[in-house]
Amino acid sequence: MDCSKQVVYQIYPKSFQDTTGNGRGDLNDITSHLDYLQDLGITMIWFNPIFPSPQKDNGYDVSNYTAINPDYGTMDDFETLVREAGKRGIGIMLDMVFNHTSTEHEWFQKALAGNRKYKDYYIWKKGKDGHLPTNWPSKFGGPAWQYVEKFDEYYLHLFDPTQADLNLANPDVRNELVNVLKFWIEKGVKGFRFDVVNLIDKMAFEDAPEGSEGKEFYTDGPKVNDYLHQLHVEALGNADVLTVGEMSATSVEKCSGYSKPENEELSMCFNFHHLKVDYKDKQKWTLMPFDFQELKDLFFEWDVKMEEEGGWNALFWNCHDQPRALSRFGDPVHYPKESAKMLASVIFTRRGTPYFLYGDEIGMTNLNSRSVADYDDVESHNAADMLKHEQHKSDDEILAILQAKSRDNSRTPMQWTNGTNGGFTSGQPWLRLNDNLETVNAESVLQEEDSIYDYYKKLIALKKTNPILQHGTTRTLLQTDKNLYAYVRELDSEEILCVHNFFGHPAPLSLDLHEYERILSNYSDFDPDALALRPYESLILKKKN
Ligand code: TEU
Repeated sequence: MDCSKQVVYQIYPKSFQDTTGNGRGDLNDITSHLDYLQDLGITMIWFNPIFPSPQKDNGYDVSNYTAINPDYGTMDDFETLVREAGKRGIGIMLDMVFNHTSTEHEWFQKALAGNRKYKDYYIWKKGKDGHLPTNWPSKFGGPAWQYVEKFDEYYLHLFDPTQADLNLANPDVRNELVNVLKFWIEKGVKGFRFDVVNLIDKMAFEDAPEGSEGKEFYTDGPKVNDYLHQLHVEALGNADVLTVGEMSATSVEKCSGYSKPENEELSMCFNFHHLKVDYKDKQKWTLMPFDFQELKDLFFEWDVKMEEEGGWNALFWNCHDQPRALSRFGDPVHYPKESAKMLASVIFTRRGTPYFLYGDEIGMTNLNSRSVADYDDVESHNAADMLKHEQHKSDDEILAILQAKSRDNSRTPMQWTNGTNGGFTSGQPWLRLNDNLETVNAESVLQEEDSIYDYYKKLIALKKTNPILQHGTTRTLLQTDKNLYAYVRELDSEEILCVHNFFGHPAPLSLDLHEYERILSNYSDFDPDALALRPYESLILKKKN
């Protein structure tokens, strides 16, 4: 599949639309909104996991890879969704959580019952001199090992204790996963997102040295490439599917390797480096304004190196694990439209495939929670405990940090109307909705003249049709400018110049714009004589012939 023409829209199924009244979204209700998505112009919908799951981590704890969670609907509903989306030129991308299963998965249950075949599907170790097998922390807090008395052994869980890591070194496990992919390809699925897929090779079980969390023992191991290649050869390569790997703490070199077509591994990779530029001392649960220079340096590095190496980037600000970008990098109070459009322009004009999250197209923002009890996410609750008991933060400080950093910020129900619960459900929504739904809702936004929604539509159409934005090389400009992020995309001596002001004040401009004409921008007028860009102004300009 040609990645350069794809635009992916992410739906958190639990939060899109509920008409059964149980407060959680349903597949049939997604089907009922396909015309909205077709109008927007997207080519693919990525669903967070829709498989049976005890929902300890909202579906990333899968208990059956080849069925539909009855809370969301039936297999028939899913097939209808695939068919109806296909009629509208939209493919369905599923989320494959192959690093771990829920401990309620049949495989783990058989392992616990003592079945040796299935025990070897997971990673078990003896304790070391009365200690845990290694000192690795889990990514959700606490140790990464869980003791099982019956075996006097521990199993590895890099995430929650209910998410046991699979042993991909076992060829039987890999065969199971190949079959899972084939099952969904048969059903007409057109894409796969692979959750934390660069963690599937556990290279060594050694204690992490001081200052490390042990990631070097299980991240980006050489067998990740082999396993991905196997999935490609045995399942993916024969189908016209788009694949994206979610890469934890990775490098540009590794990601170009994973995504180079000749390596036959993945179509593209997500990396998260640009979403750590507001981490104080590299710690997530802190508050700090984002470091603009670092953000630009990362974009420049990834865009240029991936191009040099022939790799391909998945471009995104938002996903279900990140706070809403508009609250984080924009200004939803003073410049909601300008900053939302500027941020969107960035992901649509760089080299790679743009992904955005349901609600971005109407300017949804972080949840304005009242207390820790408003959060559902396991990671947020663990973080709140850690901030209270280890860092002795006050309740107000903890709430402020969660308001900025919680993953639930991006998981709040879609705001369709200004009615009860934003038109999401008539029941009790599983997660609090944002108070701003009075004005920030699809029904109202679609009536606005210069809406964020319309701007997304224009960007999507542009990305799908403009060869320079699809294939052009990237030349970086104004590398150390304090306010502006700028680059030129070039193809066959044609040029598109992109300049974005990341701040709410005018930004002096030293570039001569007279040779350019406007393709798209987020203010109604374009003045090539302007000496500054206006707050959050974003220009996409074409060099005149
Ligand atoms: O995320 C992987 C991951 O590394 C993040 O969860 C990260 O640890 C977290 O956001 C830090 O704040 C994937 C999924 O996207 C996420 O939703 C799952 O919880 C996780 O894997 C486990 O499957």
